Amino acid sequence: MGFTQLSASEAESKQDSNLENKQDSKQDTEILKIENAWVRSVLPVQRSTAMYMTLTNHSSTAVELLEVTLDIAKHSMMHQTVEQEGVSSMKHQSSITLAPKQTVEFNPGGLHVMLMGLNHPVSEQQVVNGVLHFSDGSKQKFTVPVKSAE
Ligand SMILES: [Cu+2]
Repeated sequence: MGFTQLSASEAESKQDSNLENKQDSKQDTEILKIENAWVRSVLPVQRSTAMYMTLTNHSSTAVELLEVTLDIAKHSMMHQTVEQEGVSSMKHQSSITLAPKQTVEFNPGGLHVMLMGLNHPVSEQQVVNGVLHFSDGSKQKFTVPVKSAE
């Protein structure tokens, strides 16, 4: 029964995507420019990893990023690594606002997207699907390669 339901909904979504092709390309409008994005590969026993990237707001209005979700992780959170008196810890960032023309870098030792509850091993050569979620309700899809940290 499960199989029948799956194929029915698959056929339906294919039809939908054909009908809404024009609308889809509108929805995928680039809100932020994403460069140098990568997810750190981890050993199969590890349950979390991080994603890094450079985001640029080329528009003339401020953009507030609320969340970055990836299909490999159950939970994700924007973190800032901070070092206080030699002890490094991670602070949760509930949102990041990019002023017009501003660039924000996510990199090891700084801002990163923490990915928790990995669904399966995250290894090199993989390409992962993700979505940026903005405060005005808009979304931007992207793909990101998995790389080793070296
Ligand atoms: Cu973190």
